Amino acid sequence: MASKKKTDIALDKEQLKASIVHHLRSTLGTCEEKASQESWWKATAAAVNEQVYERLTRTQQTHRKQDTRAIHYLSAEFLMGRLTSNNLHNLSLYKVCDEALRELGLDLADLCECEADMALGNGGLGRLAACFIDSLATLNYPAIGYGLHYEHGLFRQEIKDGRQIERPDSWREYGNPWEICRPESVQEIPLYGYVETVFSEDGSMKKVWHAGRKIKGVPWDIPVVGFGGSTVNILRLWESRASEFFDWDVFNAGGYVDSQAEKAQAETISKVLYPNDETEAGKELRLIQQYFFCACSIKDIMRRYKRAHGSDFSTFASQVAIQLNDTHPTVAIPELMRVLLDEEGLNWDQAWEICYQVFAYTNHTLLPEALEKWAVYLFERVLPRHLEIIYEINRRFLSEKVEAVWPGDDAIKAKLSIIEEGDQRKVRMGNLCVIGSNKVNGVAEVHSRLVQEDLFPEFAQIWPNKFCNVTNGVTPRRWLLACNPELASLYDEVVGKEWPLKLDLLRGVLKMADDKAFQKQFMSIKRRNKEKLVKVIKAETGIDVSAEAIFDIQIKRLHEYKRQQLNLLHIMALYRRLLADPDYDMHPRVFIFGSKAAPGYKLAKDIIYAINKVAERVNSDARIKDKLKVVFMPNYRVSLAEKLIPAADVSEQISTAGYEASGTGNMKLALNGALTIGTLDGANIEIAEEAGEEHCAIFGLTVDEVKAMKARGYNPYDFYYGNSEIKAVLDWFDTDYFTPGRPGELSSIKRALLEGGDTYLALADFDSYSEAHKKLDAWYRDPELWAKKAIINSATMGKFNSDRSIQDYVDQIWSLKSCKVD
Ligand code: NTF
Repeated sequence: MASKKKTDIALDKEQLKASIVHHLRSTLGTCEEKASQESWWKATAAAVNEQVYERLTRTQQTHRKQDTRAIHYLSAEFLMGRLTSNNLHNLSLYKVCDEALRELGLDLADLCECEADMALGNGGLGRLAACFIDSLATLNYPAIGYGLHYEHGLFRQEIKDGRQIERPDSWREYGNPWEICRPESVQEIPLYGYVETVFSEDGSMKKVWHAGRKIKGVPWDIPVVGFGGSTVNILRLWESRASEFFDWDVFNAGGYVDSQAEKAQAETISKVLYPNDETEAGKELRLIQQYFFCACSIKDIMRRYKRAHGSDFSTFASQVAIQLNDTHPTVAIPELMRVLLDEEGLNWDQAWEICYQVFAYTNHTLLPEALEKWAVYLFERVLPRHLEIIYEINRRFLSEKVEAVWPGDDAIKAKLSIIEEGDQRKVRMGNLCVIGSNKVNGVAEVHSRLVQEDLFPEFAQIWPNKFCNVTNGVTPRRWLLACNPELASLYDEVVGKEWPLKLDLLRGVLKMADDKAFQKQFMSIKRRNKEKLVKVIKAETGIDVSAEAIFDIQIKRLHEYKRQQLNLLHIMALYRRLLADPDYDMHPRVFIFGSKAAPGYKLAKDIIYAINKVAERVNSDARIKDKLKVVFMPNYRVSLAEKLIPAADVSEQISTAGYEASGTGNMKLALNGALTIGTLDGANIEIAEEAGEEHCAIFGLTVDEVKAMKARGYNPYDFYYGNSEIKAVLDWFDTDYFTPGRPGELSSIKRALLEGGDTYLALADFDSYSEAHKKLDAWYRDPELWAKKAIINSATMGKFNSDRSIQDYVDQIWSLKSCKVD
């Protein structure tokens, strides 16, 4: 070992150098003369891991000794991104490592580029889970993240002739140094089969599930290093493998089954992440994925509990808290019931009392298509015992709770039932979640209000105290300290080095907002970040842009409710204005998009195509003298966000009010000094409250106005015929102006906005959006005013630290005790 003692924590540069070289030789099997960048990166990771593992072991020893309550965060997605720079920062080793590598003739930033993103999530929901486990470790809370070890994460996006092409993502094809396989904790998971009712001689009855298949769950642990490095928790991801077990008596698929097919089927479970965002994937495989990781996790939780407490379950609920990240892990509720009833022999009331106290549920969206429902017949086939348990949960709920509040009201019962009746009966996972959890939270104030008032109003009437709010947050370590090092050190100078833990301290910067010299420093950092991005844009897209221009950025999944199409309409309107009047007065602007569309979401893909086609035309039009540029950055992902966000001047947060539950990109961009152009939706409302509405460009209909307009009967043609600019822009889509020789290629966008009814009111908000842009443009042309606003935005984002979110969960839901590791 390179370090003096194995337990020696503080590493100096020489020790780190020696350790890296040591690992290059003895772990990677190569030498300085011929090592690739990739090998150097892995050797560096191995050297860092010496530090990580030491702390991991200590953390686990401390947690075991103190036997404190822990939170188990169940999530189908963890969008971790890259871990090298993050782990170095959290261990306070970044600088030392940078210097050590430099002396070895290497560049740390370059080595970090060798790492593939761990893209085991779609978007905000998965990235939130990643920020949360960072905060949990940072605040020294005993916590474990549970999820799926997808072989392929979210698809890699290529843009070909303007269209999105999906390519497989193979993040661990050549090994990933941050994960540890734990064969000693393998689990076996039953599926299919039938339930037998067994009566014993004393008259008691027992249910026995005879599984038709068993799948092996292999855990991979990713250490989660808290900032400051004292706590290292784990993220445990389950990989599916074929089990040796095969019950010929039960499996009756007609005799012979090819063992290779069996293996392939088993491994399919953790093969790919579903690339749907905000929509339900009604697939058997998806249900099995969900059950598989929940069942593995519950078994793991049980094993750990029983190791400390044996079969006395009286303290289970005080030791174990389980958070359900959206409805994807809902099946954990009937699974825990099943284990307690059928395997541990508890009676219904005992088991239910435990479950109810253990589970809590976070809702992340109001979109009805995202509320998962599974066909009853499917459930019955895959999880026959769970369906029985769900029926019983439902029977008791309807006859006890609902009957007490609405006696004899069958309509209400039908609405609140876990089972949706109809041609095809379905299990409503949202209802099961609410019924089985002691707390239900939304992710921003307005969203939490709508969860209670619009989504689950009757449930809120039955259990008024069950519903609460926890506004989302982001980790300032990744989203400022690591991604924007210059701004981070400027803040160190002004408010000291504690801000990555206490982000509220940034308010100390407010006193400098009017200071001309400070404004210059602040804006020159932004300028350098923009210049770096200019190079990335050139390398990735071939497009030349100037750092002189306003960088206006919309980065998020492609969805109609997020309204990239509104942004595009406005860009086309600007282009028209410039063509009509080459002296049209505006500061040069670069509109930058980063976005993936679900592969089956046709209109979303058409919008990507339209953005790219408009970009081609605009970017090559000499008449507008570079006043307008449009860039679509392919393959938007965490590591690209880390480059885009520090360079943004304007943050586009333009969802239809009432549709974006929170947003978290909005927080990251404002924290890095971008001004928000946004609707009063999700966390934008709280961002504007913190920064002051006068420092944001707020526009558009409010939640109540959207509802009222829809209730009156919204007609997009009113805006089409009533506004000549809107009409001209929409008609443009039907021409071949952007697709020479191929008119109509972009018409689907116009159709969705007119014939399709413009579900998300883009036309209704167009004028107010355009005015908000004019306001931004005027502000930007007053550099001191702009600098002041940018500083104020950044300095007031303290509330959006994910540490604060976690503390809110602890106070309102989890009641954990922080557990200091020596
Ligand atoms: C997303 N939900 C919301 O759309 C975002 O507004 C929010 O910031 C994140 O969750 C995190 O809370 C989803 O991705 C899903 F799947 F629930 F629709």
